[in-house]
Amino acid sequence: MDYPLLDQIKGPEDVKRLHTDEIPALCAELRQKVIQTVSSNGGHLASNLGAVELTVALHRVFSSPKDQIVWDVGHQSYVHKLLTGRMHEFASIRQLNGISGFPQIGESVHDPYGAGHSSTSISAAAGLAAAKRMRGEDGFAIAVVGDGALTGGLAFEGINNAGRAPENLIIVLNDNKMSISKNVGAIARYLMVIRSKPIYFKIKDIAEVILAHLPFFGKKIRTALVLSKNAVKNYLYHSTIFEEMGLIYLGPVDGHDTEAVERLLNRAKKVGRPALVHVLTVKGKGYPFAEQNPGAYHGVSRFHVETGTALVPVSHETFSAVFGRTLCLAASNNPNICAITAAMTSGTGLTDFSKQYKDRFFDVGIAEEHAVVFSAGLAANGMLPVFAVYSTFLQRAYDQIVHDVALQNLKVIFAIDRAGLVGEDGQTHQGILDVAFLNTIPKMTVYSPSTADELSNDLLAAFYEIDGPVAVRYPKGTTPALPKDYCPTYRHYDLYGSGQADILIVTYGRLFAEAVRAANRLRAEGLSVSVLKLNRIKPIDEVCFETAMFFSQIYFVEEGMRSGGVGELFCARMAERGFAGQFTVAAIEDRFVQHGSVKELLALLQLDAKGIAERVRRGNSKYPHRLHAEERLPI
Ligand SMILES: Cc1ncc(C[n+]2csc(CCOP(=O)(O)OP(=O)(O)O)c2C)c(N)n1
Repeated sequence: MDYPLLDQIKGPEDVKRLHTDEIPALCAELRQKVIQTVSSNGGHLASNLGAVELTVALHRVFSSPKDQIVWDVGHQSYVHKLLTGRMHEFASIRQLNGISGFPQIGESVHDPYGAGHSSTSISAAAGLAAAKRMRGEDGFAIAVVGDGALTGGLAFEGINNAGRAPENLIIVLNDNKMSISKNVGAIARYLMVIRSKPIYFKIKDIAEVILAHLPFFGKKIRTALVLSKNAVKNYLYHSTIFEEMGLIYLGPVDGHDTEAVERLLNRAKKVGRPALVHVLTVKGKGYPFAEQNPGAYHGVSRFHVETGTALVPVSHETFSAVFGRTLCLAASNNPNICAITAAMTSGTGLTDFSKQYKDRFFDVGIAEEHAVVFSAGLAANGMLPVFAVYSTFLQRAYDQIVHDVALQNLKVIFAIDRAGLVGEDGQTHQGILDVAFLNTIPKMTVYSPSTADELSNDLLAAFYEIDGPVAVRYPKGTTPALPKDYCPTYRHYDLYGSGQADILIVTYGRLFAEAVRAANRLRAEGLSVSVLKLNRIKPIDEVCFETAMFFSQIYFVEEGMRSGGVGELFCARMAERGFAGQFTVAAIEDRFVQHGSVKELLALLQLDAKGIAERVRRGNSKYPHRLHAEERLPI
């Protein structure tokens, strides 16, 4: 594929140098490059295609890195990466040791602020803008925020303070009417109203321009209007919620008309107050499959460009699908069961539920804190709410789980999807903290099933056997292959192998399959190894500790943070019981985990079958009862 214009772009200065007539061709090349790369690497497609002209306009009007662009969520920053000197690394996006699929401080001077989670850009840009002022530095801080991200509470906290930010703060609202699926809530409806009145805003805009150009009187009239309380003022000023909050509102403008966007951005630079520029875009623009079905092409795995179909179709039912199916079944027998999502209907497997039980389904927008407290309210009045959420996005609702749910012992069920490593989305998205933070919360019961059947079983136990809050956490993807001689009991734990062996590997969740493979390899080498699989990881059944006491060496393997994880806890409990053998915890040490496939990352962390077997061998070779220093946990 040829990219004659894009190949010349070494940085934002080269984008500025292009003649206006060349911009459509540059945009076409950018689209082509994004489609081609995402089709082979997977990634975020529709949002990037919708932001092509906007990104080009931003780089023509502003001067990065002096002007700092903050991408909300950051999933739509691919075009920005292509225009800021990362064209030649772009083929490595989201791959192990390649560039990230999100902006990352450290990856480029053109990424002044990192992201992955939603609704942070306005606060971050306000901070950057204020710091520039205090340090006497030139330049703007520009938050580019989607209408979906604007549904998050943090975005409002940002806007609430943005009106008194310095004039070098600009918010660009990239409004495509879509979150991942259709945007929801009052703000989405409000933006519809603004969009439906282009003539009104045109007249307002013309009046503003005339006033600004009238020498002396113009300014006076404008000030008088702003200060007055009459109807004319309401017509011309403070006519949008953004103006009421102290921002200058500019727009709406067609976000695919680069020249028009450039004009408006240039005005925003000159207004002398924090401004919000409202840009209307089409998610998936330029790739018909994505334009027609932007939700399905928001985040994609590898696909055929010609047909739009996935290159590797999913062979088995995913954990998310099993969750959704089980929930529908349970809801058919229990009218109290409700499902709540924070803008992740499809990702969490709730599409069927949302259609079958419309009145019991709540998409609350990207509002995880609200989702938890709303669920608590439902539970307090007798409903049985299930909040389906990705592990990583639940992090921001920690206080709500503590203060609103657990403390009041309310029965909210957390269906925690994407628990453990998620792979290519990288460090902002790995679900490696939930076990450690849930472990700190009294009254919380936590299940971590290893198979889809176990997930269904755990959900039913959560509905009918447990008092108080329950979390059921499960990984991305499908049930891993397990050996034929494994017979699940669907209890709180399973022992694979004999209770008389020397070595015990203890684990839970997805790693059970890896541990079993490791055990079988080691058995073939003459070691005597069994695997204890925990299903309920909080509280751990006392029988598990009793069982473990019979072994001389215990290896706890965990796909989550070591600090605060189950392994440390298990180890401490064994110490209290006087366990005199050797105990090793293998988990994620004090670090974040970069992007790469789950398989690669598990190997890197030595948590795959090979790595687990290797750890056991190390513990058994030269120094049979000594462990590698950094692996040993004193008990
Ligand atoms: C806290 C949080 N919850 C959920 C997500 C998952 N997510 C990623 S992008 C997105 C939709 C964002 O919509 P919008 O801001 O309008 O951007 P668009 O993709 O439409 O350009 C969601 C829900 C997230 N990144 N962060």
